[in-house]
Amino acid sequence: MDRQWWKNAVVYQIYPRSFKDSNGDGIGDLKGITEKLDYLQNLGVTIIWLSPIYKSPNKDNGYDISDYRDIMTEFGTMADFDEMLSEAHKRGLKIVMDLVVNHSSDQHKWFLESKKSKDNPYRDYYIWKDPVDGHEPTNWGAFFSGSAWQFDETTGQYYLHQFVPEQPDLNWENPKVRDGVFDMMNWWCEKGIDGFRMDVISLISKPEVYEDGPVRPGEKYAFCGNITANGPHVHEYLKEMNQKVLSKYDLVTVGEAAGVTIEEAKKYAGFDSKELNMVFQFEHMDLDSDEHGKWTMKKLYLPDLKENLTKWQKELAGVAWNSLFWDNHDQPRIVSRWGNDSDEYREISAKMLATCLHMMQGTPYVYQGEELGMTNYTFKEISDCDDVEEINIYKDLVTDAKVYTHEEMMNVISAKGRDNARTPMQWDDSENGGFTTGKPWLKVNPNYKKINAAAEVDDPDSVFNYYKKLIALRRENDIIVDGTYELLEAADENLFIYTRSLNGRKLLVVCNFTDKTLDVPKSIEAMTGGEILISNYKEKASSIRPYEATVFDLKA
Ligand code: ISL
Ligand code: CA
Repeated sequence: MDRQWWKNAVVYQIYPRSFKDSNGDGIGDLKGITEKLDYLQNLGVTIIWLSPIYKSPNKDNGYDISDYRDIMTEFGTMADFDEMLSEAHKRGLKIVMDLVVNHSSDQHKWFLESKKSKDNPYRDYYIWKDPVDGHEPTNWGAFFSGSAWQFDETTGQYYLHQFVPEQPDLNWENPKVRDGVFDMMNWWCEKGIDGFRMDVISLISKPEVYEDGPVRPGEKYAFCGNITANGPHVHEYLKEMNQKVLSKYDLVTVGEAAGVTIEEAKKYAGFDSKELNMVFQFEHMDLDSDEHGKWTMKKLYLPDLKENLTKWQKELAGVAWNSLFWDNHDQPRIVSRWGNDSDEYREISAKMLATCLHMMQGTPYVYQGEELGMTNYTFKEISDCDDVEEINIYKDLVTDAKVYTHEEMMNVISAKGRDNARTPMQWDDSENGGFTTGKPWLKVNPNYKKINAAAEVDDPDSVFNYYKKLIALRRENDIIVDGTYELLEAADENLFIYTRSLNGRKLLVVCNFTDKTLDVPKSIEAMTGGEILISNYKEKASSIRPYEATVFDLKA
């Protein structure tokens, strides 16, 4: 069967700032990544997605790029990059770059020119509007708090920024912007990179008309992401990108698509749509959001998760390709979020969550440290945090609106904040978890003495070695890649049970999301006699144990 190479691959995401520091300045870097390629090869992943490594003033940790063809000073040099790329390729590891082109940094030369005057040749590279009645052109609110418009004294106009003011949105309607981006992408492809993860690509095409959006009760702004997602020309732009860049190389592409629906996903990632290979959808990441968006302590209701993931499994089957993820650099640690990070259940529940995701159809993404069962961090003071989203939301909800007390807000940040993903990778039990010999830019989780790579690589029962098995199973079993998905026991509040079927063979995946011992549902009793493909418990049992995940292999 002629199948694209990324369909049975597993991607590993590196957040370079927090992965491995090679020179003691407390910041992870490219040489640090090169040092750890053997570790990744051992894990069995074959694709590495690097969060941005380009020149950046770091207002949003590299997601604000001031030069797309240069390397962030703290991360090293282009020579370090070339070495990393060639060492990766030697080991059969592909490198996917983060492409952040909805916006640039306000220090990018295009923007520095653009703000000089209304008739500057780069003026239309960004989105400038006149004030309306002395105010912002619309009531749009940015992702990380406040208005999405920033006034600029020099020319008396506002520019659009969906993220922080130092991240001005590029104007994709301008063909020169598109060509500038495509040239830059071709330049990286010629260097031999293997793909792109496209940051908020669903937001690049703005509405035809700039007008106020609906404001939720108690809020000041209309959230811009709801207004700009899947805009009128986004598919046109991506088809042009495909024609001018992507189709010329053998790449894997994944678009980050906040606000994407199934219908839209089929356009972005349809097998025949000549746009991207897959998208990241975020519906499942919102199931524990509520009144204050993600800044809410809401318990996950398992049937919601099952319904959502099942919808994506079934609706994209045969027409488009899913990405599968629990974690990334914007999400809290999954074992703390939907598993159980107590001493008793951390490892077993991390393995259960991994099984539940990795047996589905799509390309799984493992976020650095997830393969160790790394946990959330307890942030006591906002001064312990680095993330601009956390710092701004603290001001909004504690200082200004007084919705939360300090303690309540720090609890929510410790449960949901992006810095949970960004604490340094835990390599061994030496000081700072072996991440750096200097002072780490963000505190290391004190549990590194127990949870670290060195200990896990050598332990056959570790979370690491369980991920390694899952990754190998996908490579070796077509049924995991191509099998038909079916959910069972949809209403069950504790168990996530599904099957995958191909050519008469069937896998039954049974995952217990609770710390209770449960009875085997009648409907699957007959199937649980089968051979076991993988399980997080050693012995067979007649009931389903706490956080058990077992995959039964019912051969044809
Ligand atoms: O993290 C989020 C909410 O907490 C998301 O809404 C996130 O902001 C959104 O998915 C866009 O994320 C991407 O673009 C941002 C950057 O800060 C994120 O790190 C990146 O993944 C702006 O470039
Ligand atoms: Ca460093």
